[in-house]
Amino acid sequence: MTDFFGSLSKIKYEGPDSDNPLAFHHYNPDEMVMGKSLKDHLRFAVAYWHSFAWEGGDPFGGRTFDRPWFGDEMAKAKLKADVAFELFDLLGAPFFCFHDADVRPEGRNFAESLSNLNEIVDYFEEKMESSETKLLWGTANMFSNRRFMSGASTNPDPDVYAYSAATVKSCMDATFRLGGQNYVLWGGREGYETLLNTDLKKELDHMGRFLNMVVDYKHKIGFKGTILVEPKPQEPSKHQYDFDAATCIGFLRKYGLEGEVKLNLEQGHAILAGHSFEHEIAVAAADGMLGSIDMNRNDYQSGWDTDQFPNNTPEVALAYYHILKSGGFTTGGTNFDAKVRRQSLDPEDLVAAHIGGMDICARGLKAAAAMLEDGGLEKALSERYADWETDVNKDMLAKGSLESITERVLNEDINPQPRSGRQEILENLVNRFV
Ligand code: XUL
Ligand code: CO
Repeated sequence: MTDFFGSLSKIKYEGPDSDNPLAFHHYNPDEMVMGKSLKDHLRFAVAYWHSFAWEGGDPFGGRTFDRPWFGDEMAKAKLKADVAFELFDLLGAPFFCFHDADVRPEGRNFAESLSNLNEIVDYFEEKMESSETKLLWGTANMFSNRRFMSGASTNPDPDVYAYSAATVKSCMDATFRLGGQNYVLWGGREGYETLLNTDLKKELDHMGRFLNMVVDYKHKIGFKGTILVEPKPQEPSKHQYDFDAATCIGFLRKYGLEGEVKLNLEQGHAILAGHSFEHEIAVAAADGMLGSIDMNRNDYQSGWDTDQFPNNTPEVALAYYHILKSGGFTTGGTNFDAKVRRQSLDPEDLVAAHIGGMDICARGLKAAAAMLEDGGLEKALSERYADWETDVNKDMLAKGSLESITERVLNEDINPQPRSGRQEILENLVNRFV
């Protein structure tokens, strides 16, 4: 045991009336909702990068945190792992997620970075033998090091493409060894700053080819997890190729990857793309491509990706409503791609942030389940489209042509009468549950 968390002990569920700030008030992992425990519905994961690797910097200033594991030596990386597994244990977190760069020191060349990664994976493997926390997903950080400044698989330099392929292989191997349930690719710098120096078609083709290699390798090694791509419209690139769910789905189809790759959707990214989180979830679910979520929120006043912990129950409830409606998570889960604020220096802040996030998600999921069980929203939806269930309209949709439909409009004097969308009534219905 390290002494980082001092005397803190395992966080317990104490219910909404408890005034203990370091207890769960809404997340009771064993509570059964729609036939499944909250733990199994939500499948929470702690994100290694925000909670252990991030130093508290922002564009105007550097490190504010003073963690004993900051530094480049392997011993520090192991101390970081010790503290990480202590947090997982305190929270009873069923999962964690990591990038290679979060967990191992960067080597002088690829071989040294690979050997550092493998040493940490050995260390994780040992820890996971006695821990209840599993790996939700692993991923490669191909956006922080300057070699990736013009992209990874979309880099104009073939040597960077090669380096990226070797990096992803190493991270897939690590994920596979640790029993990861998914493998994620977020295209951090797969995009461009200016079209003046960018061959967009070539870069997209390279990205499509690269992802095909990832899928081939998954099958070759027998990795049973899901490959996920994570949409984001901009930041760090001015324009990112995996802009939003719809763009990613189009990309996956174009390169023959539908059925092989699903989406990891993030609340803050949805907002950056000008969508709501539930929009992105519904778009993915409509195509059977909903894989997993990165739960966080952005600040509504500053326009960048602030990666805060969620704290808005109505927003979260609508997201889980669409997740539950589509059948819930299979290999996916709720990863807190979220960080404490840079003034939140204390170990308690890190614990409290996760408690708050887990509580909000539990409230959201319970509200979503109650909405589904109530059935009012579903009923309103099916009523709105009910006329499509008549034979004549089913026939029109399946076999109609512009001529045959025009004939019907003329013969039957079809004269549509607008009907209310009932939005306020439906919003009021939601408000009964959140
Ligand atoms: C960046 C982001 C990443 C990915 C993993 O905005 O969301 O943390 O989730 O690379
Ligand atoms: Co993310």
